[in-house]
Amino acid sequence: MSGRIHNEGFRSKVMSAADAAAIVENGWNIGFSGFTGSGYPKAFPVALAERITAAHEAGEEFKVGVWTGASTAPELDGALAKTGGVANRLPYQSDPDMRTAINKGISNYTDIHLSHTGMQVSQGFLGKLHLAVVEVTAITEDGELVPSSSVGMNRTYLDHAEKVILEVNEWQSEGLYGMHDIYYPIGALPPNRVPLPILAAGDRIGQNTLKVDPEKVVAVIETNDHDRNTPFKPLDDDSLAIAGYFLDFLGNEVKQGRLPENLLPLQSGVGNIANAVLAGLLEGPFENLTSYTEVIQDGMVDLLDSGKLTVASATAFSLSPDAAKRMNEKAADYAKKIILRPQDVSNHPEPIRRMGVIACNGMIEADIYGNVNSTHIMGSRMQNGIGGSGDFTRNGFFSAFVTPSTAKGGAISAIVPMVSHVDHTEHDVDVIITEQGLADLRGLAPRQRAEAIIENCAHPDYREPLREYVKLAATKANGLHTPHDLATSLSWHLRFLETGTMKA
Ligand code: 0RQ
Repeated sequence: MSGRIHNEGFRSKVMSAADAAAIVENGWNIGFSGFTGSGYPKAFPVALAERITAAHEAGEEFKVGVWTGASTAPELDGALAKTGGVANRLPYQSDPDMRTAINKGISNYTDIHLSHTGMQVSQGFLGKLHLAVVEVTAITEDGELVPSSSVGMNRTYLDHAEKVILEVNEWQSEGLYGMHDIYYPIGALPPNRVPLPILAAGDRIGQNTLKVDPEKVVAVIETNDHDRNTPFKPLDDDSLAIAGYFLDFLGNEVKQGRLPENLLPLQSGVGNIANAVLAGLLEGPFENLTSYTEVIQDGMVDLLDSGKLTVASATAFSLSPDAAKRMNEKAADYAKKIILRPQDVSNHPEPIRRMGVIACNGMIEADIYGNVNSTHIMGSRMQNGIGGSGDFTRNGFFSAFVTPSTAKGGAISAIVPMVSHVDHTEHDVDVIITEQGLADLRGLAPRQRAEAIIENCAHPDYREPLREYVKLAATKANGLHTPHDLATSLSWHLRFLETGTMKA
């Protein structure tokens, strides 16, 4: 045994992943740990996939509900999706096989704001949670759980599930002890809610460990396996240009007296552009930065190392193999500057609004009036999900959305007359940035927003057609408030579907 299980009662429940998977029954909902490819169970989902496949081969019906914190990894989402045995999935995913299962209608997908997930599980309309499967770093002598590289939904799933399976992963550093901040009162539903007492990103308000009712624990599995840890792509010109515009904008906000010199707590989405912004901050003039976000990626660890960032609060890591190695070697040191919280705290509207978090997220497309689509390709095909983007966008001090101005080699404009799906409305979107430039939409009326977005953000190939659309719409709508020509507003998407390009 690994020596990570310090409680005799839990030691006696150690078994193989296959034996643990045999406990599961058709129709169960399972709450898995895991958020942006970290802290997910590594062995149980693969064993469960084998069990489901065997049942299908024997002609038996076998489907389960897969609930997580956010995205996981091929060993969880991928393995289970490939069986065709996922009845429903929530609240976020980004796996190619799961995406296919969702888009083919094999798996129902409920795409939920990450801060709302705990509340929805507690309300009970999602159905019974039969099992929680949670990865931990260690089990203490008194039977409490030291979380691993993500916290996500673990507190809620451990509390609500009828049965619990724990995976104790020796790969996770024991130095993680002390990094987590688990706040229990957040689980209360109205009218028993209390204020969330976070006044600054570095505030610790809870305890280091997760609690579990030992009576519910039916199996403990020992593993020794790394998180997903995908390397970041080298920064490309578009990402660097977008990061440059954003950093200039922040500098100007400081100059205008609207932001303090050390800015306000930063939230950054995952992906290349977000990483480029963080890399830009490393070179930039800002000191004593703080971050209140959901995911800590490489750029943020570099900022902590440089001393420019003093504290980072999140719910999970999303690191490259190199950064994960650094984190594992020095987790106890990083625990002084990093706090991992449950996602209903990391993404909670109250501290985000109170502290004035600066939100910056990726998008698929925006329309000329500032509505943003983060989730659906051509209005129908689910890409990933809304994730935490809505939590931060709606409640932040201001919200920025970033994307290259075109996709698919220029065949698609990311700035369109009307978005084919809306995740963030014009009322919540303050700044749009592409490699072409930045549109500051604050205080602008719809026609002014259209001009700012077309002239600053659209690709030159699409600027004139967008101007023509605005002219046409203004005529058709007889100068109404938000001019649209409904007959042609989605014609760009239709043209792409029919001809492979949005270009006329
Ligand atoms: O397609 O996979 O076939 O190549 O969409 O696009 O450029 O790789 O985009 O990785 O920056 O993700 C919005 C999806 C952007 C992400 C989104 C096609 C493009 C490609 C992916 P291929 P890229 P990115 C914090 C906050 C919601 C969750 C969120 C996201 C594929 O940012 O999931 O913000 N956001 N969470 O070719 C048609 C367009 C397109 C397009 C791109 N306009 N039309 N296709 N694509 N633009 C994190 C968490 O919450 C965990």
